[in-house]
Amino acid sequence: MKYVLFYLSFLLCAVTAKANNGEHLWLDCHWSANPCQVVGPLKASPTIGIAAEELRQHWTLGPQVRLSLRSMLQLGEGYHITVRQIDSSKCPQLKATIVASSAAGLLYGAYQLLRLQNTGGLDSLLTSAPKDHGQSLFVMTEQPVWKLRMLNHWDNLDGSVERGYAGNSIWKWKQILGHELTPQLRRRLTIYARANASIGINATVLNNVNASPLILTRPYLEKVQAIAQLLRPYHIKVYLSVNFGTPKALGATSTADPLCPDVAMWWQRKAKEIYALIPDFGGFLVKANSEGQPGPGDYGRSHADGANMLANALKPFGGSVIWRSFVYGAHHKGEDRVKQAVSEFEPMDGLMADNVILQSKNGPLDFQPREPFAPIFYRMHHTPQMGELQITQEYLGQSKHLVYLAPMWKEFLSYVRPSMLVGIAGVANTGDTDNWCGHPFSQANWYAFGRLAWNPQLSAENIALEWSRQTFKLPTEQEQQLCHVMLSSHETCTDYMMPLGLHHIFRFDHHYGPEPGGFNPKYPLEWCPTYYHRADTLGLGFDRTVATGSGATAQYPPHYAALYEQLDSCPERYLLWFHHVAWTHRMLSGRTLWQELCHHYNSGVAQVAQYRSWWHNDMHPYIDNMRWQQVDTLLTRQLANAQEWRDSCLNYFSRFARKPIIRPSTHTIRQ
Ligand code: GCW
Repeated sequence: MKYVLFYLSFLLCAVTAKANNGEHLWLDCHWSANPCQVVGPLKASPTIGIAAEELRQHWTLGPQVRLSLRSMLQLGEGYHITVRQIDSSKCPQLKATIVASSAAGLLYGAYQLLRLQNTGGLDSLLTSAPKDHGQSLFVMTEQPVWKLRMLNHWDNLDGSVERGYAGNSIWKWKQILGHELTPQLRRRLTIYARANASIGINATVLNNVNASPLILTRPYLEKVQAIAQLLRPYHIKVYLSVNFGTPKALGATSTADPLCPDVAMWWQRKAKEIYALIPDFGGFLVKANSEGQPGPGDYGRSHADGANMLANALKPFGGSVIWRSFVYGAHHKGEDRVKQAVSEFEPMDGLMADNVILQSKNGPLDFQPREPFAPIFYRMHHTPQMGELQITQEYLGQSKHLVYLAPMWKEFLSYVRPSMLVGIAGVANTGDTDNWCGHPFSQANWYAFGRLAWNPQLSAENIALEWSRQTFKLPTEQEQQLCHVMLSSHETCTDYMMPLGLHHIFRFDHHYGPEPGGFNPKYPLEWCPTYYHRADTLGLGFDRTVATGSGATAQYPPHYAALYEQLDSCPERYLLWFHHVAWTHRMLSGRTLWQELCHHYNSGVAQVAQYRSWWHNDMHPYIDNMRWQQVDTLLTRQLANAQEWRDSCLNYFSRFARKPIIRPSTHTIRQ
């Protein structure tokens, strides 16, 4: 009975595969005509049951897979895979063994084995000359680098999703509250769970960091319990975002002051209630004193006071508090916004309880198309930290533009070493739309996030290849072209939106289109594009040097501080982030800044035009009609948007540069 719904989802998957609306993501159905035999401790846990079922239905390269549980091996969530060639007389077949020391390890090993099969990773074994019977041919051992690999859903209880571009919340909060999930919801969430497990994601925060106090009321907690039960066999732990003012907002206390005993007691009782419903509950994610959210600062208390009070409530049950460093404008008004996280949190290093983790966005501002890494990762030596990446493309064309984010995340990971973090979170791009993510290529970002969270050493190239093989199954030439488009798409987007370190010149609020001249005295300065680009007749860019600017460069470790401080050594991709640069400044290319700016904008547009014509003219025969049509329409829109970005930014900046706009030539495509 336990697996009836699981089978049901496979069945539905089989029926709907032909239409290919993308619902099954990269786990498109590979059905084995003769289910293979899976041997091992299959009944030991539901998680192993799922691993076995996946293999039984989808492993097609041999008659048997063996699962083996050996706790002595201390593999954690990892696994050891061995694949041997058998039956050398006829066509070669493979026999696989997965050894792990936990049920989760077997589950992840099963998905890895299937990934190897589905991406051709075992093909050489099938085509190579038969070796001696039983000879071990393929061996791999893997363990995840981080123990927390988490999605953050910014889902609201009214069903909307903050910065969500793929429909409404997948959790259907408004649908019956309580223990039961509808069959349709179970079916969808099973696909979600399976997708996450297949890429190693082991935690999920169900609701928006701008959290409603209602999430901690009984009816919602019962629904959270039902979701947690569904996700548990897939080794996914549930967390909740909490509103720091909850006890006061719900009328249980007269204050939310973290040092008030009644408040602390309320949280302790709430933690007890939650753990009675969800014994493996992960903990709380908190956005406090940020963008209007309540926090300990409302009572003159520090972030450490607030975090520690919550940590104390969760501690007896093994839960953690994940506290966000995304705060600005509260205590350091007037200070360059990108400096404020360090100013606020560095003095608290070492003051937080050991079950508090500080979570910071990859860059010091806010998920811009390109940012230098956030220096806070180097400034907290006694506080566990997590990185926060944004999978939903709030500032990268949302679900309308084809932008593969792995190269951007790899750039971040080239500065921040994995050992500096205990985990990584990704702001999810999922919604209740059929294909989960809106743009068919946005699925690749969910996939890439999970793969990098498992192993940050993987290359953006390999991940693109894995994803495209599992998603489209193309001939080699088309596959290479598709991967080329994916891999160049982030640089392309940066080119047509904000090259050379420009940032935050988006239209107010929706963050989709350009508004370089945006300024409104009613808004905080830090929300206005003109605050960030500082264009004048002399030049362009935000001077963040110690010598003449805001001094943000000084927050970096000495090597980077020196690099970024000097105009000549600052990498050009971050130039206007750190420097106010003369329009006549000579760039590495020999062009002036103004010419270079025009070049990048033109190049970005030219690239999208190429993507579009390639897809339109060459790809139809290789892609199912539905997805081809979708992408074709979206690329047409992306091209129009890219042109709008270029025209509006260059028109605006030319007024300051007092130079004519250089129009596109045939040479503008980036090499
Ligand atoms: O980027 C900004 C977004 C807000 C978001 C905030 C945050 C959830 O525009 O919508 O709020 O960041 O990360 O808290």
